[in-house]
Amino acid sequence: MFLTPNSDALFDEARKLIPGGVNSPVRAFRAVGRTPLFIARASGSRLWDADGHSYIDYVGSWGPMILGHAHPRVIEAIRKAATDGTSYGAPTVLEVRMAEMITQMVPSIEMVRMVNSGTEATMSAIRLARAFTGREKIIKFEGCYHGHGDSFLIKAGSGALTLGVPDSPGVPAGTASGTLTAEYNNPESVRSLFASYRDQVAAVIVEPVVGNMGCVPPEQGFLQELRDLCTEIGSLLIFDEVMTGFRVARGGAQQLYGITPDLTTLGKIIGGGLPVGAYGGRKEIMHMVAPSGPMYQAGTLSGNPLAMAAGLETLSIIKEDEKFYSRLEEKAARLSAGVQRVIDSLWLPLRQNRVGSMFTLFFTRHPVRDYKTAIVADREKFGAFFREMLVRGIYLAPSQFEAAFISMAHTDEDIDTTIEAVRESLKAVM
Ligand code: KE4
Repeated sequence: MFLTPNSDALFDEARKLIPGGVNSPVRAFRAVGRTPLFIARASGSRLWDADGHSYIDYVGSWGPMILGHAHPRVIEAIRKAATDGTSYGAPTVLEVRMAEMITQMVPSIEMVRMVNSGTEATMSAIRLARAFTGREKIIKFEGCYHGHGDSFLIKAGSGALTLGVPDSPGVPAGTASGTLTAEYNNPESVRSLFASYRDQVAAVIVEPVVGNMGCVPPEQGFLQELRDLCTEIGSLLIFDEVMTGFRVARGGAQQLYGITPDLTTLGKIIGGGLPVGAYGGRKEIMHMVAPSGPMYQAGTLSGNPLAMAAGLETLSIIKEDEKFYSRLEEKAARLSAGVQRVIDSLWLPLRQNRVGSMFTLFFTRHPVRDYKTAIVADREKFGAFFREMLVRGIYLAPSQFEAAFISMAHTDEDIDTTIEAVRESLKAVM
């Protein structure tokens, strides 16, 4: 019997004081039919919950933990920074070094501003696009998630989709009317919006590989089409690489697919697990940002020294290892091939989508290429599968509409154990 009395008791306490008992909705496990586990500690590829159960972790804090948890060099960097104080509200050398690192590793980013979350990064990027172009509309894609800024909670993915509130209450009609939605992997849906709103469109913002309706890769030519349309119309192309940045390639999805956006948003991995976001792009655009220009954006803890230290060490470890992404690919490919062998041997109607070390197992027989084909996946079956895997010591993302992540800390033994757990769990639920 899989009992979690300490997590259950903590959840009862939490629900009295925190909305839904969690500080971010998707953590509540509502989509997978059980109460959440409270995590006590993590190391490498593993988590331990408040009841002492251990799990092989495929959430990795929703992307940041690409090195695995509590990497010794990252922990030492944070410890050292902390002994010099935790925040000054003044510029530090660490911020300069982080800006150097990001602009070197992502060449389209000539200048960058640090913020404290992916949401702040995307909110700031669209404000900048509106300021730079003098236009007001933005185009996003159904099922994509760009954080909880008002302009983005329109047919949003991730937790909004999971909880069935892709159009959140509380967003003023005026704001919502500024957001146009197109269909991912459907260039015609973008062309028709441009035809109707031509010189009103400030920017197109896209997850170049979607993680927030589950993992959905861009089809051949889709991103190039967005690039060409934005260039033709004078709108800015914003790649939201909060999840894909330094995840799918050293230079992110823009390097993997060879597309140069005008602005890029980052988060997750660049903070090494501490709160960080960033937005950046061409100098002529970034010069609009206060205090060099009139577009205002600020933050008490932006460029926080501990977060910079953790992020810098994480990116340094990646940068030093020229085989980092090929080794990560070997791990992800081993897992994916093993899962496919299970699916094929059991003749199951399931689909895997994967780009590098981010992936999703969809409970549907059809290819998943956009919101419409993602949304029909069987959530009940996914929930049952999630619970079976949990009992077998595997911690997946608690929603069909999220990506899972493998880290450099996952061993072949972790992967083979996971494949066996997939086989047993699928046999139990299908
Ligand atoms: P944050 O504000 O959560 O740091 O970043 C927002 C964001 C922006 N853009 C993309 C592509 C993202 O994936 C995210 C956040 N991702 C979700 C997981 N799919 C965060 C998990 C959560 O909300 O708790």
